[in-house]
This record gives sequence, structure tokens and C-alpha cells, in this order.
Amino acid sequence: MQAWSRPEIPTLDVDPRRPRVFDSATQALVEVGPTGGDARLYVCGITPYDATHLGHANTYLAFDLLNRTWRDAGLGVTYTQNVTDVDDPLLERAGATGVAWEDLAEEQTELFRTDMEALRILPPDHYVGAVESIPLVVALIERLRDTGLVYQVADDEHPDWYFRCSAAEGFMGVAHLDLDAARAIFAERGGDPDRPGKDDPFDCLVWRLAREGEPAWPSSLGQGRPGWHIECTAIALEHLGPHFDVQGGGADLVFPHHEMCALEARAATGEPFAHAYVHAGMVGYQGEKMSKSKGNLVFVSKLREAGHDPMAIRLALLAHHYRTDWEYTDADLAAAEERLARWRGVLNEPSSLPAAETIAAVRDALRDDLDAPAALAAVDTWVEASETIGGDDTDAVCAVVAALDALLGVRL
Ligand code: 5CA
Ligand code: ZN
Repeated sequence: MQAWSRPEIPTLDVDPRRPRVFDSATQALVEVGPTGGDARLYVCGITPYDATHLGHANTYLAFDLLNRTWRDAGLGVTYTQNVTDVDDPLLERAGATGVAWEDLAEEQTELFRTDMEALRILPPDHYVGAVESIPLVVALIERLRDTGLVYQVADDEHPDWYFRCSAAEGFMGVAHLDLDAARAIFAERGGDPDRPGKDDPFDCLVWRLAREGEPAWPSSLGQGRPGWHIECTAIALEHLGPHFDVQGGGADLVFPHHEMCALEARAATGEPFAHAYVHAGMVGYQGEKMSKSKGNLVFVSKLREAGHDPMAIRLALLAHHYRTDWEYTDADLAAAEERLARWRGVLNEPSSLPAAETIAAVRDALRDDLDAPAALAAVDTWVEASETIGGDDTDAVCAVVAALDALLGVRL
């Protein structure tokens, strides 16, 4: 699939320090990225309906900061993102609205691309749909079947294929949940712990055999379509290889999604899936998590249509640390617009304040668990002081403007 176009990134001198981020699997801050060459990043992409709400944007922005920090450290970045362009919720929405599921997926993926581009989020190198990856998914399931970890459910009518999660090496190595809590979450997030005929409640669907009225593709497993977790496992292994640097997504993906991807990958390759599993907090609205199922959504495209500057939307999100859950209100955007105007006011004028300390503070903040609020505070301090004293050093201003663009993706 085609991604979106890449914004230009001003070149800064290299600061070789690698960032530390919070890894859900070890529950600790870990340094991520290689000491040279390319860092490898996988971020779970959208299921293309109700895109792009501020929760989505917040998550992709978090990993955009990681991407930019790695580049600032002089590393290359190989970034892969999927599009879940066939799955139950997409088919349900298409059915409910009378739109062909392919058309819905295409139209929403396009809207997402436009929003990402407007927000100056660096595109993935491999932007890959589930449908186009079906041969990879089938090959991976065949490989897992050879290990005995994949079986057909005891159901005469629909003997779908399942992966034995709790029997696989490393079960709960990412999510560390107790089994009662995990079972409830599994049921909430697309799992089917109570389906008769499964060997274990936590076994997850990898290949759903064809049903009347549903899309299906021929394969050695029978005519059918991929389950959710195996889609990301197959795409990441194909485009990044095992033991890549960071598997990312929102915190709602820790379990079951990232847990099960990690289990499937280890079972197939004998190696860890990722070095670190990094999760962005959930954005809420009107008292609840912003989610398609609740319909309490604020769309990036609607804000843009209403005339809000995408850089203000970006700043509104950056004002919250990527790991905190927070609730969006209009005041977030108003404050970001005020900040943007103030920054632009000063940064179009010469200043007598040197820039190096401020740029160093932004870099320190990003390396310390992508602390965007601390980075914004450092810029605020510089802007405030410049407002008071003015000056005549155009180079300092140019340096701050370039650093904001390269490191925070905010173009003034
Ligand atoms: N296609 C799958 C991942 S393979 C999926 O979860 N799609 S999604 O469209 O539901 O979500 C896309 C990304 O946005 C995921 O990383 C998800 O964790 C994140 N996300 C969804 N809702 C929110 C929210 N309210 N706040 C923050 N991130 C969110
Ligand atoms: Zn995923």
C-alpha cells in the first residue's frame, strides 16, 4: 500500500545518545535502538473506519517522536505499519451503513493518510494491508501448525484455526495479567474465551473459515480470512524480521493483541518478537475513552475543516506525556493555539538568547521517555525570555526553528 508523503526534516548535528522508553514487558525504562545502522519499528495501524480521531493521532504522534529521536541520534529507521483492512468491526460497520467494505477501508485509509500528512507525522517505509498480506499470514500459520501450536476448533460447521496461546513459551510475558482479568479483557477486545470446542479459553483465532456473506480467500487451511493478531505478527516478521526494536500501539493493545503477537512470533522463529513493547496512553472525551464503539470521537479532519492549524493540533497532543491517559477538551486546542501564536511571534524576530541550551533541553527531554511536555516547557522558557529582552541574533532563532521542526515536528 502507499503511505503518505514524507515531510522534510531539517538536518541538525548528530546527538548520538539513544532514547529510553517504558517497556510494558519488563515494566522498566529501557534504552532502545541499535548502536549503529537502522532501528526497526512496528506500530499497529488503524482499522479503517472512524479515522482519524485524536486518540489515533496521539498514538501515532508518540511513535513519531521516537522515530525523530532515533534519527537525531544518527540512526536510520525502518518503520512498518499495518492497516487492518479486513476484520469483524470493519465488516460490521460496512454492513450497517450499506457501504462495500473495500470502499469503506479505502476511503478511511485515504483520510488517515491526509491527516497524518497534515500533522507532519513521518510515514512508515512499509505500509501494509492485511488483505495484501494473506499469503504471508497463511505461510506463518502453516509454520505454526507444524509445531503443533495451531489446531482446528471442534466445530463441525466452522472448524476455524486457533493458536494455543497459553501453551506457548512466554505466556503473559508482555501483559502480566492475572488470568481472570485477562479473560474478561480478551472477551471485550475481540476474543472468544467461551467458544465451545476450543482447547483453552485463551487460544486465539488465526484463520476464520468462510461464512455466508463474508469475504474469504482460498488457502491450504480452507477458504477463509486472517485473524487479527496473526496479521501483525506476519507483517512485522516479513518487513522487519524477528527481535526488532520496538512494537508500539495504544495501551488498549497490550492484551490480547501484543501479548499474542509476541507468542506467535516466538513460537514460529524461536526468537523474541520485539526488544521493547511501548504503549501510548488513552485519550478520552466526555468522560470516557475515545472509541469507535462509544462514538465519542473528535476527528482530526473535522478540526482541520473548522480552520484549526494542524500544528496547533499537534501541540495540543504534545502537551500531554505519551504514557498518560487524558481527556480532551476544547481548552486543550485553545491553549495550543495560543502557544503556537506566541512562538511564531517571537521566532519571526531576532533574539539575543543563544539557542544551544534550549535545543539540548529538548533533546534531553525526548531521550528521557519521550517527555514532550518538558520539551515544550523548555521552548516556552526561551520564548518568554526572548519576548522580554529581544535582540539581534537571527542565527539563534533559525537554530530553534530547525530543532522544533526536526525533533518535535512543529513547523512554525
Ligand atoms: N488495527 C488495530 C491494530 S493492529 C487497531 O487497534 N486499530 S484501531 O483503529 O482501533 O486503533 C489504531 C491505533 O490507535 C491503535 O494503536 C490503538 O491502540 C490506538 N487508539 C485507539 N483509540 C485510542 C484512544 N482513545 N487513545 C489513544 N490511542 C488510541
Ligand atoms: Zn496490530
